[in-house]
Amino acid sequence: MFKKIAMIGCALALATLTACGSGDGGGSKGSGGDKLVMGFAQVGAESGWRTANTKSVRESAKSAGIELKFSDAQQKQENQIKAIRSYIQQKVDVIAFSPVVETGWDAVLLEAKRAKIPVILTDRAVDSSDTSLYKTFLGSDFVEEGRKAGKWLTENTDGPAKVAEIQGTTGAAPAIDRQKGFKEAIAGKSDIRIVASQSGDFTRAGGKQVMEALLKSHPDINVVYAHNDDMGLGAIEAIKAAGKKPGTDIKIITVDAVKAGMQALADGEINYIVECNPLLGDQLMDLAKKVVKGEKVPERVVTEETAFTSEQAAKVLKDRKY
Ligand code: GZL
Repeated sequence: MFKKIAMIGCALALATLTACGSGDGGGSKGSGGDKLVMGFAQVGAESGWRTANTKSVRESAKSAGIELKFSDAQQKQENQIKAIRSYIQQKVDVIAFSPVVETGWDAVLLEAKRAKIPVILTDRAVDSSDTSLYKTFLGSDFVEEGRKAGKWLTENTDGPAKVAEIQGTTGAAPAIDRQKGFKEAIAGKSDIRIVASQSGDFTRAGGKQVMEALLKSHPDINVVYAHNDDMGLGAIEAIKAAGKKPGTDIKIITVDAVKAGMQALADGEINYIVECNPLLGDQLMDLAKKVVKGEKVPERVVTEETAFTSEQAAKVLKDRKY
């Protein structure tokens, strides 16, 4: 849409011998031109984190004066690819998305590049050798999150730790990297062993299902490392149903720090939570305005985040934004 107007504008401008915007896809949008249009392909609505992330994107687009076209892929890659293709056909000014898994994006991102529509990765990364397919990746360092989780366990375990790892979505960057970081942190600690590892797909129901099975196959589990709060909360349900005390009989470490997880942490049912900040909306909109204007942006923008013990959660719970 905008490009057609820009072409007419350029033709008119050329007729009056004045130059128009740079032809490298950097239009006048976002710098006093008419409304910038963003196509956003969201992963789904699988967790409290995702709900908070979607809210942040929608609210930030509104306050930035950016028209947001939004799609929920229900955690299916083919739906995200379809959404990106439709944004290309609609000639949006910029595409942003959180890739549900790391691989399988090169073809559709090449289509966006050929259509001169800049792409921003937000939350999760893609595993592609061609970094020209996107302008920047805004999101957490998931390996560091895994390291923080593992480090806490090495400093807070008395006796052998038999860990059940409840992984996020198979093939997703946070699942791959949170496992990588955790394993790095516990490497060389002979009394800490991951005895079972299974995906709960980042959902509460998935976490409960996996924990029910693992409690049967590995009754000696005394630690759970869940890649997000929702799966940790599901595991708590299964642990209680098995007559055990979460946080005491079985230590629980999770990632995200959404309200429900922080409440369980304050209540002592979770022992440690590594924060993963979902409030990426404002930074995303700033980056979008810059890339549409053709301005240089950092290849990687890492979000700031911390971690909480039970005592710390009790103190901050009332002030948490998500
Ligand atoms: C992490 C994000 C993950 C969260 C989960 O940035 O991609 O996906 O940790 C969410 O809660 O489902």
